[in-house]
This record gives sequence, C-alpha cells and structure tokens, in this order.
Amino acid sequence: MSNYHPLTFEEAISFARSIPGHFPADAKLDCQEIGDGNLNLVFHITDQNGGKSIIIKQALPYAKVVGESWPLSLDRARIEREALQLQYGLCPGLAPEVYAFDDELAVTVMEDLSDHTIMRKGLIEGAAYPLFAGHIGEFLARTLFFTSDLAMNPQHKKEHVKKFINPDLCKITEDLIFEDPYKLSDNNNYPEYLEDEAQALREDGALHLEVALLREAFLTRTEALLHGDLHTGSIFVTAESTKVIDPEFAYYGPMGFDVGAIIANLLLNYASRPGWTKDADERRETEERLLRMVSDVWTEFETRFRKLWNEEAKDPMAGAPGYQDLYVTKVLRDTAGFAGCKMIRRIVGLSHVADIDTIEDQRLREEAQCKALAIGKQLVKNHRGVNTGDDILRLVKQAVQP
Ligand code: SR1
Ligand code: MG
Repeated sequence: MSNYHPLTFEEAISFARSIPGHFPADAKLDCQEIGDGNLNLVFHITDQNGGKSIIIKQALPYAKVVGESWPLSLDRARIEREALQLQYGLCPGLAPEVYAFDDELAVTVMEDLSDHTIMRKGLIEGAAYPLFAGHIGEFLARTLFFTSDLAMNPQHKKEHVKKFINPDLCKITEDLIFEDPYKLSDNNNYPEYLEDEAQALREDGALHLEVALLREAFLTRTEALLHGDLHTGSIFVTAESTKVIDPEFAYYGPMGFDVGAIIANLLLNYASRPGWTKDADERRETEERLLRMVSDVWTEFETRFRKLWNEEAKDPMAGAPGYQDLYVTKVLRDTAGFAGCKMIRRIVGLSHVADIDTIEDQRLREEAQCKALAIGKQLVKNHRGVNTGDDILRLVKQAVQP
C-alpha cells in the first residue's frame, strides 16, 4: 500500500533532516508552506542557526486550484523530478539542483532560489533583464536539441518518450489551451464585459482551423522533451541569473510550444503596460524593450540551435541540403501559433496572469485584455505564413494598430 500522504510541517522538517550532508544535527529548522501555484505544496525549510535553506515540493493528488474533483496522477512528481535533473545536466546554471526525492511521497527536494525573483513579478514592476534572452535561448536550444532525434539515438529517444508520457498534465493543456476558449465551458473564466470577445472566439471558423492544426501538433509530434509550461511564473531571475523551475508538464511534443510560451508571456506583459506605467515615455521605452526581448529570445534560440545542429547532430540525414532551414522555419511557425493560443487562454480560460488581472483600473484592464486577445488571434491566424522572427513583431504591431 502506498505511503503517500500530504506532509505536515513536522514531517517536512524530519524529511529535510534525513537528507545526508545538508543540515547539521543541531540545525533549528523552520518550515513555511509558500506554494502559490495551481497544483502543489511547496515547503520552504530554513536553518535558523546557519541560514541554509532548501525547497521541498510535494504533488497533491488533485489540482489545488480546482479541488479534489479534478484528480491528477502523482507520477507527475517523478516526471518533474526527472525533467529537472535532465535540464540541470544539460544547463547547470539555468535550472535548480535536485538534492533528494521520494517518488512514493511525490516529493522533490531542491535548491532554494529565494534570492531570485519570479520573473512575472519583476516584469510587472517594470524590471529589465538584459541577459534573459541569451539565458533562455541557451536553455531552449540545449534542452530541445539534445532530447530530440537530431541528437539522440532514435531507440533511446523512444525510451524517453515512454518515460515522459504525462497524460493528466497534457489533458490540462489540451482542455485549457486548445479547447475551452473556443466553446462554452464551465472552466472558462472572464468578466461579463468580455462576453462579445468570448463569443467571437467561439464563432470564428478560420481561427478554429488554425487552433485545430496546432492542437494536432501538440497531440502527435514527439520532437523533443518540453518543459511544457514555460511561462514567466516558472522562471526565477536576477539581473545576472535565470533559473527555470516547475517542469511538471514535461512531455515529448513540438519544440515551438516551449519557445511560444516565453514569447506569449512577454507579450502578455507588453499588453499590460498601460496598466502599470503611467509616464508615457517610460511606458513606450518598456514596451519597446519587451518587443526587443521577444525578437531576441527567438534569435538567441535560433543561433544556438543552428550551432548545435552544425556541431553536434547525430541524425544521419542532418546534413541534407535545406533540412535545417525547413526544420527551423517549422519551429518558428509553431512558436508564433502556440504563443497566440497561450495568450488567448490567459484572457478567457481558467487560469489567468497577474500582469493583466491585477491591473486595478477596469478600463485599463479591459484594454489590456482586448489587446492580448487581438495579438493572440493575429498570431494564431497567421502563424503558417511566418518566415522570420521579425514577422512575429510585424503581426504584433498590426494587431495593436489603432
Ligand atoms: C489546473 S492548472 C492551470 C494552469 O496552471 C499551470 O501553470 C498551467 O499553465 C495550467 O494550464
Ligand atoms: Mg507550474
């Protein structure tokens, strides 16, 4: 019989004490539950004597944000832990280190990053992260390239696909991103004043076709091991450092889904700026910086991905003339389309973003919501015509033109 149960604070402290080599025998351990996400418990354990600290993350057998009526497999803790270990192995400076785990308790013990800030919070406050595009470009290029058939033996890669089958968490994405926003659903969540916008999403056949194609890619294309939920709430930052956390949605899927997640969340923040920065010049500067970041994320990713391809590819057909260009264009088009889907779901779907929802002034909040929907639709509808990173910016600018 399984020993699983949600840990009490005392049990979390005992667990921390049992990890070899971490805390001295006389450590005075304090425990706080700091989980503000949708799905898990997160215990922050600190030694009041020495100041050393760790994080213990424990999966609950249901979605915390909804309740016990939405059961979720505990195996996602094992998937998240194995993905974290793999990402840390490929990009040691860009992911937290795993110190210990217990799959039966669905527990992972990892590096405490509380000297960093959650990127979404930093962006809302108007912070600039000049090294971010390079860091995330590196994370995306290495994790996606080295887990793909371009770099792995295809048999070994299939073992990975099997190990990272993640049906419950994929179902959340399938429902919340690719289905609910386009129909009447109890999961949807938007204010009365957006009813016309929501109805337009439900009635737009051309939009549905593009979403259907992107959904098909999400369901069927096992290109690489994705993080699977790479929004700015899954990234810790300082001016010098970037750490990607929370890969519990990890599974084998299309590379553009991860790149698109980053771009969508930068664009959601871009759409929110009038709600946060009152001074017009400062606002314009912040908006331009965010658009440059969108373009830089793509360029930094593409440059590194092509370099890895040229220097490290194992695929015997990798050198076929034109193959690399076609592959990169496919990832770019997916990036644009998935970014659009992710923007739309954060406005009318179950789970929103603080960048927009916490704007106090209702008029500015509504403007931000409508701007995000306009950009999202423009990206989804035109993603198959995108050929360069600049095309993404062109579509964004077309969508926000007065
Ligand atoms: C029920 S979980 C809702 C959302 O939170 C996660 O961060 C994912 O984005 C998911 O879609
Ligand atoms: Mg998460």
